[in-house]
Amino acid sequence: MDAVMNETVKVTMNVDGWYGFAGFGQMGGNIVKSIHEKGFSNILAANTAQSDLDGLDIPEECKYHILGGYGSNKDRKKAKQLLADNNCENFDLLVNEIKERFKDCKVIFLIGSTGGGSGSAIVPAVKRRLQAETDKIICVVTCMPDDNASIKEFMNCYEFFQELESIEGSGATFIIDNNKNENKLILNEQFTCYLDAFLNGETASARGVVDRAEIDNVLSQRGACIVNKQGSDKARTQAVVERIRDNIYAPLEGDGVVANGILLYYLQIAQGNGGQER
Ligand SMILES: Nc1nc2c(ncn2[C@@H]2O[C@H](COP(=O)(O)OP(=O)(O)O)[C@@H](O)[C@H]2O)c(=O)[nH]1
Ligand SMILES: [Mg+2]
Repeated sequence: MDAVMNETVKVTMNVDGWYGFAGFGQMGGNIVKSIHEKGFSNILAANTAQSDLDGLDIPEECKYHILGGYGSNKDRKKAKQLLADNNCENFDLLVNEIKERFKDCKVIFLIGSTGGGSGSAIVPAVKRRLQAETDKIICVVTCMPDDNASIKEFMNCYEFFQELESIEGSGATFIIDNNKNENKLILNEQFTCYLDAFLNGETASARGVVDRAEIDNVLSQRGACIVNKQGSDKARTQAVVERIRDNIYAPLEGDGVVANGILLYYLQIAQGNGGQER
């Protein structure tokens, strides 16, 4: 494996310009901050709550306050109503901002929790619009409530997936399971680390690893997607198979909401640096 890695040459394509990240609500903002720290500059954090945006350590020009909002207090309907106000003026402004800001990107990631109000309400709505109005690949990054969450959060989660599944078209969905760590920021860090490695994984080598078209092909598939990262010394078949079950993502079987009709894509990014273990 090392021999393969040694003959690997990084392709110097501008990976950053290819991808845009729009986070909604608190979880969305946090993930966007984390991905920004990895060197991705096409970011936007939108929120109904100005106070959430104020606390977010990203450039001011990447913050977007949804007009008239004071936070949604886990109330999806309230966030939906805000978008619908004035003949959907707020919604149109938000969608136009995203289209304009990411006009040169090939892939847009829409990020927000399932259990909250703002992100949960806005992510599916924006996905539907962008899918209809652009030819970009629209991916979703979200999280499942942990077992201590309120009934309200689980109801939001259910509605979120119902809405998401009703949207025609393609685009991968990454579903972080908040039960996997009490510290949500650590989960964010793990996820953005894996995603960064995956998006930067294009390499040119005698035997080839993955190219940009293959990466985008994975991102364009409909269904749940997981990305992990593992040291090349550990990337044996057995370890790879184990990580399909044991990772930071929502389980892909049993009675969970996410178990219905999804495709599983497992990408093992073998890195020479020992990788990132959780
Ligand atoms: N993984 C992860 N989960 C988060 C984060 N922030 C909030 N959550 C979870 O998201 C849910 C609350 O949603 P939140 O994003 O605060 O709501 P919103 O601001 O109204 O969209 C709860 O289940 C939280 O545990 C985060 O940064 N990472
Ligand atoms: Mg919150």
